[in-house]
Amino acid sequence: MELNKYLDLSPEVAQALAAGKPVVALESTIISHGMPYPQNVETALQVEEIIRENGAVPATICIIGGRLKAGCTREEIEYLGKAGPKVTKASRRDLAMLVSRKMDGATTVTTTMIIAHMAGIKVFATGGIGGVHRGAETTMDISADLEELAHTPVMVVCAGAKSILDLGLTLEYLETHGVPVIGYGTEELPAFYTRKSGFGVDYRVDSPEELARFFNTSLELGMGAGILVTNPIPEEYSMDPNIINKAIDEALAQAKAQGIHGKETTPFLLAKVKDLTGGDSLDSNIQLVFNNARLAARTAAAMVG
Ligand code: PSU
Ligand code: MN
Repeated sequence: MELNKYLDLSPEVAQALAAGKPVVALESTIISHGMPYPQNVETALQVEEIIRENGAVPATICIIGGRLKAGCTREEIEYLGKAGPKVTKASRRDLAMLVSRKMDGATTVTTTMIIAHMAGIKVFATGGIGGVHRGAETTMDISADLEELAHTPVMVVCAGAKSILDLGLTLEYLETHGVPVIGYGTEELPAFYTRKSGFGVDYRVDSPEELARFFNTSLELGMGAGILVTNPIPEEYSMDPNIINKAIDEALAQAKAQGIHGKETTPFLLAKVKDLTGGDSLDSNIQLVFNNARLAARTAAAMVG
């Protein structure tokens, strides 16, 4: 296959793809903007291990010196983790500029999907996705992640969406744009830190094999869209909804008071929620990413098996 001239595959990822072995993409904004150092680097490296233990090859995706990387080195992960928000949070609108200026970028769900698709990677594991923000009816703050799911055929495994977002509007948007929302072992959309949100998913699926069959069918039909798999946080790590919702309300109030907007909003809210819960939410966040990595690796394996 002819690769895009701006794309570099790591040797391990190149070999796996050439041999038809399962590969799972991972994003890098979660490293630079989603978690503090050093937990971000430790988590990213552990997630790669979990993917391997579950039968797939990890491909952490980022942009270094204008090169799109599918498969980051340990040094690149450490660099992104230490640099944190100093690295550009790269969404679709930023991609060509970062490449043409030979800059670095941490890839969001959107750009990770774009680069994964360029590389031929079909499954992507992360923590949470962006969505329709609360108050979007006036701010129009809707994450590019939703649009990407509508147009790029990559399966995204997440733990649902945080209630920093308007979950009802996020589901409406996905429905309009033809993105199926799957609950893994559940009929209810998980809300990231908690297993329940009060909103239903489109379909419940109970095994990696069934997920693999479903997404392979979507690809064979030429649907051209992604699918969103929502995997509830394991019970033992889920948070008390009262505690987490109070922290989210407080974070939203602070964001409003400080006039935070645009691409800063999501990282600001994530960091505030973490501070307000004394780090409990960070532990939950890490565990749900591990849980999603396991499911994504098993599903990627089932897709090629
Ligand atoms: N939600 C999380 N953790 C994250 C993100 C979202 O729980 O790290 C990151 C992801 O990279 C996602 C991005 O793609 O934030 C969405 O940003 P925005 O809302 O600006 O589109
Ligand atoms: Mn936004």
